[in-house]
Amino acid sequence: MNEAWLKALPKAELHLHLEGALEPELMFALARRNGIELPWSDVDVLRQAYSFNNLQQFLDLYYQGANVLRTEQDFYDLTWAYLQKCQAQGVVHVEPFYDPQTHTERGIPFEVAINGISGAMRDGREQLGITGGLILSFLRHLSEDDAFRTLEQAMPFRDQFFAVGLDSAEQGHPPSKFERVFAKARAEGFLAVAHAGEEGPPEYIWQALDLLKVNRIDHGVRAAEDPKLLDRLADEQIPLTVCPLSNIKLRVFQDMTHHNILDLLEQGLKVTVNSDDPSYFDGYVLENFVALRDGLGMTEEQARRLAQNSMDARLAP
Ligand code: ES4
Ligand code: ZN
Repeated sequence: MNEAWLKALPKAELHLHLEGALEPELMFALARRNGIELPWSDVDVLRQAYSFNNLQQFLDLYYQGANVLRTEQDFYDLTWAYLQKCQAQGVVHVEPFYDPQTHTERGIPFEVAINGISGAMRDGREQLGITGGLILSFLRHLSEDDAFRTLEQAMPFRDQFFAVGLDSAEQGHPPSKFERVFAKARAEGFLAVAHAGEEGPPEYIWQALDLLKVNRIDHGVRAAEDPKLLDRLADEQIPLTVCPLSNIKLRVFQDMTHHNILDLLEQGLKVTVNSDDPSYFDGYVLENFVALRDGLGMTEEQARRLAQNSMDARLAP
């Protein structure tokens, strides 16, 4: 199976942080445009800094990079560049996360980011034929009160989001911390997803299902440690948005030969392939499929099933 064959499979990307699609070249261009001094001398030096021992080390760099995003045009350019990449890779549907707090915390008004992102999503639909919708995601290292305020700020833009999500530092910030704000969001008609079982224990996946009542689990690879949980995920066909290259870069698995995505697939779980933060983790959806072929011996039949799972697991209207 060559890259052209993998590209031709219609695929949906269901786990993508928009700020994680900020390529070094665009980061430098936006820094220049906005008169911001970056701590790296050029894109090569920045790329060399993309070496992480865990999620927190990555997040520190990722929030620093997001600081170049200031204007509506910046958010448009970021989102548009990502959608063009999708088109080049046969990704026909996208459900990106957008974390307002990354920007409101540093004084960028809510509407600046959302207007730029929504404009690009609209153009992506009209000009590239890429469908999808946005997930309003809360930063779990911040308080639940902060998440409530973010949900409140989002209400004038209610129709721009089909779901709420939960991301950032997992350890020590269990889903239970956000039970009330997720209940409020669901009462407002939002669907729900949450990162769980990336670095955190299987217990966090149970909590995401039972307390947050999510429709999908982001990552979820540590479910493999809990046979009862595997049964539940398989029985209910709850999708897992797995991010293979991300898991290697953040050392969730030692290398691709140790990744469990194909084991989960063969155990009947609804797993999908996603890029998470493609500019930081060595590639977009297609590079993730190629890495599974080369590192895990993924067959054509498995690739077809993974791509079909991603289409089946879409939630955006
Ligand atoms: C993230 Cl890999 C990952 N995990 C949790 N939160 C995130 N935000 C951006 N990338
Ligand atoms: Zn993620």
